[in-house]
Amino acid sequence: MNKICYGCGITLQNTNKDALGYTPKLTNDLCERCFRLKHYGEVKENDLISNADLIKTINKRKGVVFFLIDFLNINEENINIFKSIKLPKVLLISKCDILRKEMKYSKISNWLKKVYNITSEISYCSSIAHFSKINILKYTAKLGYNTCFLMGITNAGKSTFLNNLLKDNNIKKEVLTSKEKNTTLRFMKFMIDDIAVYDTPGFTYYNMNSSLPNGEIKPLSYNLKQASTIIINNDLYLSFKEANKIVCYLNNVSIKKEYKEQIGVEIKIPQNSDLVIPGLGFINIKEECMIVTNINNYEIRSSLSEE
Ligand SMILES: Nc1nc2c(ncn2[C@@H]2O[C@H](COP(=O)(O)OP(=O)(O)OP(=O)(O)O)[C@@H](O)[C@H]2O)c(=O)[nH]1
Ligand SMILES: [Mg+2]
Repeated sequence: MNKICYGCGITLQNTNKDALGYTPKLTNDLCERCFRLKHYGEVKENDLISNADLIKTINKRKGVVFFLIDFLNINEENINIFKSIKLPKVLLISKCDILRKEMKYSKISNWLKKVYNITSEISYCSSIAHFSKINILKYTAKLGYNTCFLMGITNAGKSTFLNNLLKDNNIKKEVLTSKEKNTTLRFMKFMIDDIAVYDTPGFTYYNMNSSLPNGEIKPLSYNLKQASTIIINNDLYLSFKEANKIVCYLNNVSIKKEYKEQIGVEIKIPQNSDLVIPGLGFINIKEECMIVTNINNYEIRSSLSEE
């Protein structure tokens, strides 16, 4: 039987050094690419399955999909990927250890349903805190299936979630996890309690940041005077003509404030809205206003605090 690499899920082979899955010894558990990623943090080019092919593949299967996404990566692009899955599915907000303790899950769910028009079940987990509000094995069985898939955007924590599940069920196997994108490259099947659980490659998405949230998100509030400009990572700017109040929920960025109006395209922001910047997080803007910005790939949504 072909043996798969517990890093990427590709079948191990010892014949072609340049092809994926290569290992000098077939007794190894990891291919050379995953061995080097694990031990030296080395990132090699990946043979990625496109989002469209992943969707095609999953929509031909039977089972329940648990779609992982962390709070800072909730945006229209990623929610649309979730919506294109036709199987019974649950939106599983991962890495909940990054949420402030006072944030109520029920409030987040109501807001998500309203803002993104989500009709599926929404649940919460944190592999670091070792908790999941949903028992995916019981949920899968309750819906009458014996197969489930851990899916979601790359780096959402699918493989880490699976490792916790394997450990909790006394299965001495572990898949590779890493802070690099696209660690898992193929579907990997594990039998747990008569349920086939699949780890899967992550969906890729537009992301301006390569660093991952580390610990609780610390919101930064600013009372802005008129003609204030906020500069993120010495590059992206948002310029406000009038006084306003903003709260930044951004991941690992530098923020500077300047009193200088920028010139550029104006965008209208309704009262109490989020300006979502994919990969970085979002900025809650309290007062209706016009802003000038050089951020291209933004989204404006009504804010969670409005609920
Ligand atoms: N803060 C936090 N970090 C987590 C959690 N779960 C995973 N991570 C981190 O997120 C990164 C990605 O985790 P993986 O489990 O490899 O993510 P994945 O979804 O399998 O990623 P791909 O296989 O690349 O699609 C790693 O650095 C993990 O340590 C969590 O619950 N909280
Ligand atoms: Mg993975």
